Amino acid sequence: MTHPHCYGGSTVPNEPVAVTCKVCGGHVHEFLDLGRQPLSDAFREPESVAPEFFFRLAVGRCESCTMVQLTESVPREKMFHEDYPYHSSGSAVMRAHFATVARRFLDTELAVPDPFIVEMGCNDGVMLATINQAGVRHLGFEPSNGVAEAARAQGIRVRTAFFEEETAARVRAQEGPAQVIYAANTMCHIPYPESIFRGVDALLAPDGVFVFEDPYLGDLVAKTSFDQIYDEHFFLFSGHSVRAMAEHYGFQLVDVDRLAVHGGEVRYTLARAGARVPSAAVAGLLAEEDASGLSDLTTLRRFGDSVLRVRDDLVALLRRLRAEGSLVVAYGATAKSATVTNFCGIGPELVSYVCDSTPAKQHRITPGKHIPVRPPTAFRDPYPDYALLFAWNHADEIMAKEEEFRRRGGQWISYVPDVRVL
Ligand code: DWN
Ligand code: SAH
Ligand code: ZN
Repeated sequence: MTHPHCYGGSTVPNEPVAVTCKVCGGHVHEFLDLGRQPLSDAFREPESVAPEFFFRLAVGRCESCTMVQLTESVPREKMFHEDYPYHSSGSAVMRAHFATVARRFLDTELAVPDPFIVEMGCNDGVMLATINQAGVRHLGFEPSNGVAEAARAQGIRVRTAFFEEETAARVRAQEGPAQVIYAANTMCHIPYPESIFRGVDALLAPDGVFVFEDPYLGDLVAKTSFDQIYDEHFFLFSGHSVRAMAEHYGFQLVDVDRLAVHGGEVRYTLARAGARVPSAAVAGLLAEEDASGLSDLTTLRRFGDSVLRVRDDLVALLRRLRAEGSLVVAYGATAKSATVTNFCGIGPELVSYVCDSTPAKQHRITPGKHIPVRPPTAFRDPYPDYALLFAWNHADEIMAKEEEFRRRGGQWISYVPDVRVL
């Protein structure tokens, strides 16, 4: 293993341990313990008797740079491998989102002679497809080979490898500098930022941009969306913590954009220190965070209290519906739902099955709580009384698809921002 991440083992005592920040080495103060959790994307064969991997999921905040991060990291090869089941192209809304991102790059940073863009975590090519169609030189880094193959099948250039210092430097030597290095929902998955920034430094053109978008801490707190916390989401970024991280590695935060996707994200644009003038949006986001006290420990502890309330409300509702004899199923076997089911203690006795359109998840059981996953056709066979929306971030898309469910008297249940029957 070439990166310096730490790993605490499968069973650890239920008490905070001294943890140092993966960015600055400062002291990380734990503020929320979500207990023993499995790998969020490890959907199991129902007949499997292999021991399941568990780790302790807890979150803390660095006292020096404010970075919110997990206090224990899972070895990356346990999460990202040949069978990684998440296919980014499974949502029409996300396909449109990434086509827009790609077109924006084509019209701006890539409108130069012989442009080159590198993406880390390109998955099944949902963003690079548009770049490829435009005939622009590109390379994706994707360690999960199953999804990388899906990208290659469309003619997209993908290396089955983790982006890090060595792999990035090799691409620089072979293919020259990149005008854009992009990562969506990937930087927050990486507990070895030093190696990443060294790689970006090696590969990025002098005036290039490093752009990444990830779930925003401000939205997590505002919506109590604690299910954004799981093994793969090691960091929960804010404007303040990303600015500190950029500066720590010789870069500068020069632009931010708030995004509605995945329940609320921010797109951060970084450039080499001094290379560009930061936009007014950066100061705006930082001022907003100051005003709301987003990075204060008291705010984060209050978020922790809200999480416990949502857990209690959700379990009480599901128990009541079950006691009344209602059929309750879930929709969207998300990675996020591993945190909900395992933290709240929700198994097949409360939620009979989960419907999901991903073939690699179907006919398996969910990690930890072992709820069966069925294809969306099972949703109408017969329609349940209630459907717990695990993929709440895709609510509009899913509810539009499943209009008939409501017409027949079915009701959706959401737990973001609070527990409600919709
Ligand atoms: O950060 C990450 C994000 C980008 O994707 C990864 N760590 C893992 C994954 O997280 P997730 O599983 O929570 O992502 P989604 O996009 O909320 O997952 C939606 C799930 O719902 C997928 O399994 C597909 C399914 N789905 C469906 O069955 N019908 C989705 C849509 C839109 C649908 O119409
Ligand atoms: N960009 C896609 C995929 C996000 S899921 C989207 O937004 O939908 C996170 C992806 O990052 C996974 O496909 C995983 O295999 C990949 N990944 C994890 N660590 C990585 C690294 N060091 N370099 C490149 N990709 C990585
Ligand atoms: Zn720190």
